[in-house]
Amino acid sequence: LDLEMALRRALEQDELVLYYQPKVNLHTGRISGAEALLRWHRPGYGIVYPAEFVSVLEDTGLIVRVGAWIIDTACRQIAAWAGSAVGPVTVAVNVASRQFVEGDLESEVKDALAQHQVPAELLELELTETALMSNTERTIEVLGVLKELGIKVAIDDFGTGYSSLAYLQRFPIDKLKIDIAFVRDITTNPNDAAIALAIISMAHSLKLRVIAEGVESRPQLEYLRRNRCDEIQGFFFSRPLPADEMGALVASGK
Ligand code: G
Ligand code: G
Ligand code: MN
Ligand code: NA
Repeated sequence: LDLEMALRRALEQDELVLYYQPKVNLHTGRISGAEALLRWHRPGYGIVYPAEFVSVLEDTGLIVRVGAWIIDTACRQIAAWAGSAVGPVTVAVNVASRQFVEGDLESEVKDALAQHQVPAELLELELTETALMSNTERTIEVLGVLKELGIKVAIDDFGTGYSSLAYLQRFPIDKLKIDIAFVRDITTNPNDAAIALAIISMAHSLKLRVIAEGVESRPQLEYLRRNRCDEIQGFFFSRPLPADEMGALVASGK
């Protein structure tokens, strides 16, 4: 309860901050965008990570308001970069299950794009299988609207949910994000490698792009590149960065 009160305050007092973790296109070797990741600059505590408070946001329903703030803030940042020497950066935003089911995601996205005059191609949403499967009629409706707007949708933590693969052909999605669980030991565990390769192959057969998260070493990166994974994200290239550091990295031409 204390944490809930503190989080309500955090939202009002602007203590929530987005960090940005670069994604790298393995075909070009260049930064292809960033994932926005929530941090809480809590007075007296330093930086607090989502593991310590996202479940409170979800259990209390606060995530619906915070989620709208995240989309608005990401669009504001996209506009700031686009209007500076940094240039256009595609930003992916995580959408929580409750935000997807109970919120008005379509309006939030439309309003944020219009407010900040951001082209839809620069915004991507990361949704989990759980969110997508909780109400499939609503999912088809929302994804249809997002697709019409030109927003790209990725399935986060792919391979760890409890869903049938049938939805991959029913839902208009653009990208699969291979969960870190299959990436961690990809160069040493043949089972993990087999699953990652199967995801890459299936994604490409379905004309979807595929990104691997949690890449921490060069051998992992090289393995994924050799096996035609399109993008990677992880500590090997960069940790999540404050917006100014992310902008500087892009501007440096990496
Ligand atoms: O950045 P970190 O690895 O600590 O994030 C931990 C978890 O919190 C991840 O599962 C991530 O998806 C989730 N998370 C981080 N930022 C956001 C956000 O902006 N919205 C939602 N819904 N979840 C987030
Ligand atoms: O669930 P989601 O994919 O949104 O979670 C992303 C989380 O993964 C973030 O909290 C981020 O800090 C974390 N992360 C990003 N890169 C790496 C990595 O290379 N290794 C590990 N262990 N975690 C990572
Ligand atoms: Mn994510
Ligand atoms: Na993930």
